[in-house]
Amino acid sequence: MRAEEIVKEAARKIVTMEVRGAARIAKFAAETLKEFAERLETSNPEEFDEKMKFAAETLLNTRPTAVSLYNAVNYVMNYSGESVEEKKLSIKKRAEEFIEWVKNAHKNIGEFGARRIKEGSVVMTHCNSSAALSVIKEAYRQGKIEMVFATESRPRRQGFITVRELASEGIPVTLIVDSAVRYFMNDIDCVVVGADTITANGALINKIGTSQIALAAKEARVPFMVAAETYKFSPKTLFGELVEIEERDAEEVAPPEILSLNIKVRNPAFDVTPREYIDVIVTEIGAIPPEMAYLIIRERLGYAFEEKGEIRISPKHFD
Ligand code: RUB
Repeated sequence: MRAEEIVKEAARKIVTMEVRGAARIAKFAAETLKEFAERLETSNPEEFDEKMKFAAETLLNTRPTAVSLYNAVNYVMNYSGESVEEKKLSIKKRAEEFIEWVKNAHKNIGEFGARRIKEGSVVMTHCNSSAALSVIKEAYRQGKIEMVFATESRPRRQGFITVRELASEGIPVTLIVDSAVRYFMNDIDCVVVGADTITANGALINKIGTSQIALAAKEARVPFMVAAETYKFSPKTLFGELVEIEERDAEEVAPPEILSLNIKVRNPAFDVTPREYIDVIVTEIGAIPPEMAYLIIRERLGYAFEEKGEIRISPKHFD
């Protein structure tokens, strides 16, 4: 495949959700930029930079909400070098660093998160989050989980992916429709969800319906845990930018005979859970209160204003 085709095909996979979930999208974007750079044939450094910018923008324009995509692209695009060869080497190194970051984060998140789950727990999760599932799987491995309640997660039903994954590992799982969350909340010991973005003020952006689960959990005094790698924290929000909530096609919500009626359909893919509803955010560097989001963005991710006023980040540690 030619370089341009690789990036267009990658963008198509993200838009159609063949590749989905904030962590997978981020890793895939880093892999795509690495492959794109390797295949670029020009020896002109300026032309090379232009093409890299095109690839970065194409990927960024796929799905707007998960900041992991932005952080991945920005991390790789912070490459250095004078010649095309040097630039290619730098991109390869940075992409591989980011991919390692994604791969390694889940182990710590699983261990830190599992410590907060009590023996004999019934936990609830929403959508399909690889970070949340790493906590649940580790807690199960330690013999602490009795049952996992997984929501269907309409309209795309990512809950089916979750129940398949848990069942394939022999973990007891109960599938429920999204509207049954409050009905079962009194049976739940802990809610564990993932994140698409954590804002500077500690709010969580995750699959639509997450905030309703948080509301029901708070009412029932059930702890609400967010499993989020530090690349899910948004440097952009530090400078006041609001997170754009992706609104997807009406076809995901209703069949043609309903859509042909004279009605409007709304299909936001994510919602915002204020920090007051979150007990803890479990990251790969520790379990933190949501109020510490600002520090994660500043100390862990690092940021700097460029002359143009653009924010570029350069994460500092990869242990
Ligand atoms: C997926 C979703 C997940 C987060 C976290 O939404 O909201 O909870 O992305 O997942 P979609 P992970 O299916 O629309 O991409 O922990 O795997 O990054």
